[in-house]
Amino acid sequence: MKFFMGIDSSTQGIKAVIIDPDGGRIVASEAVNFGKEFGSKYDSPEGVVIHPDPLVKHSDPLMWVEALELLLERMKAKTAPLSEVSAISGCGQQHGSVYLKANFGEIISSPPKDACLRDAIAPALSRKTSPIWMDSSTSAQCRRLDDRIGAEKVRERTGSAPIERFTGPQIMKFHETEPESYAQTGCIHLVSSFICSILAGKSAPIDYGDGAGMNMLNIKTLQWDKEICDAIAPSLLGKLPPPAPSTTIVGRISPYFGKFGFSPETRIVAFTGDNPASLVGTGAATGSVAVISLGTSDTFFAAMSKVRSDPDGCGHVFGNPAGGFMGLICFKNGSLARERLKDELGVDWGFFGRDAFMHTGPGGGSDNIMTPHFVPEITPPRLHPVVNLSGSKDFIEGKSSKEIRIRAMVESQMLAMRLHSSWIGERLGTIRITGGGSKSPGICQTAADVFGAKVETISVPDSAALGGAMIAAAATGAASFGELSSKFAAASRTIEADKGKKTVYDRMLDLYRELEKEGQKTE
Ligand code: XUL
Repeated sequence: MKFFMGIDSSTQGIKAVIIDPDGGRIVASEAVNFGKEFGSKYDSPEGVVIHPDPLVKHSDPLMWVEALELLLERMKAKTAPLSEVSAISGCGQQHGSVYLKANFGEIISSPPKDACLRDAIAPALSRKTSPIWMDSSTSAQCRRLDDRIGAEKVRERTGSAPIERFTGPQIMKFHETEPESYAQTGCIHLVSSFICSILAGKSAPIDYGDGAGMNMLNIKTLQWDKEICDAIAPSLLGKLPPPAPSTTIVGRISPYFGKFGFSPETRIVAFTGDNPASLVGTGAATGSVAVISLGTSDTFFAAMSKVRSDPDGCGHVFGNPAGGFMGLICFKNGSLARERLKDELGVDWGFFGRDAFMHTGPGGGSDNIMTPHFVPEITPPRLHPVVNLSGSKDFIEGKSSKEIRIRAMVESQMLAMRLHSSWIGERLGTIRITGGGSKSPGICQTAADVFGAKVETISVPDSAALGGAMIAAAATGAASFGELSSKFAAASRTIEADKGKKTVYDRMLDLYRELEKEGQKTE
C-alpha cells in the first residue's frame, strides 16, 4: 500500500486526493458540491442552511456525512486505488462544531453495513445543525468571555482574542440558548475531528492546528485551558476530545469503509483545519514562505518560528501540522467581494483579473482605495457592511472607469493583508498564491507590488486536500514534510515585484489604515 489520501470537508463541498509520494504524483481526485447534490434536501443551496438572520450561519452535519459517502462511492466507481491507500488524513473548514450524545462513539464503532452512515449517525446528534465559521451571531458571548476572563488574557493564552466564529463563544451561546440540549451533549467535535472520528470508527482527538481555532486551547501548554473552558460553559472540559499533534495516528479505518474497497490496514491520522492543511499543501509549513489563499474567504498565513499573537486582536495563531505554529488572518470579503464588483460592472474574470490592470497604474494615479466590506468584515471586526472610498472625486462618486474601480478593490484587499499580517513578523521574501484568484495575472502582480515580494503560484488547485494527504504520508513515516513539499508544491510561475512602486504603496498603506479607522467611527 503506497498511496495516501487527503480529504477536505469545506464550506461548499468535500474533496479528496490520493497521492503517490514515491512518484510525486496525484493518482486520483474527486469532489462533491453540497449545494448541487444536496442543496434542496438540506435547505442549503451553498452548503449553509438558509436562515432569516444574516448573522446566523449553520450547516447540517448529516449533509457532510452523506457527502463523504457519495465522494467515496464516486471514487470507487471510477476505480480510484482505494485498496492501496496506506493512510488517510484531511481537514475541515475551521471553527465549525458538531454536538454529539454520549453514544456517538458506540454508534460509529459499528454502523450497520447495509444502512447509510447518515441514518446511523442521526440519532447521535444532540444539536441538529452546526454553527460554522461564517456565523457572527455571538458578539454578546465574546463580550461575556471578555468580562469573565479578559480579551487580552484569552488572546495571550489561546492565540486569538474572543472571536464570534470561534468555537468557544459558539458553545457558550448553545449552552445559554439550549441548556437541555447542551446537557445531553457528551462530546463536541470540530468538523475535522468529526469526519476523522467517522473514518476511524471512534472519537478522534482534536489536533493543535484546528484546536487553536476554538479560543480554548492554551498554546503554551497545548492543553485545554480550564479557566477559560469553565467560563464558557459548565462541565465543558469533560465534553472535549483530547488535544493532540496533527500527526497522531488515531487507529485503523472503521470496518464499515471496507465496502468502498479500503484495506482494514489503512491508518487514520488526525484531521486538522483547512488552513493548517493548506500551509502543508502549499509547501509553506517548513520554509519562510507566506501564503495568500484567495477563496470564499481570503486568508494570509505563514509558519512562525516564535509564538506571538496579534496585538490588534485580528489575527490568529494555530498549530502548524509540521510542528510549531502558524499565524493567520482571515477576511470574509474575499472572492465574494470581487465577484460582486465583477457582476456590478458586467465584466468577465478575464477582464477583471487581467485587462483591468494593463492600462492603469497604482491607485489609478489618485491613491484610490476602498474598504470593500459588503458583508460585515472580520478583519477588522465590523458589525455592519462598511464600504468607504477615498481618492479622486470621480472615484468617490462611482464615476471612474471599470478598470480603475477593479484595481482599487484588489489593491485595497492586498493593502489590508499587508497591514494586518505585519504582526506575524517573519522575514517573508516569497508569497505563494493559491485559490481561484491566483489564476489572475493582475491580482498576482498587485500582490507582488504591494508586498514588495516575489510571488509564486503553484499548480495544485486543492492545497487543503493535498495537505491532508501529505500529513498522512509524513505521519506514517513514508516521507518528510520537506520531501513532500518539493515533490508536490513546487512553484509553477514566478512574478517579481516592481520595486519602483514601493513608495506609492507605502503611502497608500498609511491612507488605507486611516480609511479603516474612519469605518470604525461609523460603526
Ligand atoms: C479561518 C476561517 C476560514 C475557514 C474557511 O479562521 O475562518 O478560513 O477555515 O474554511
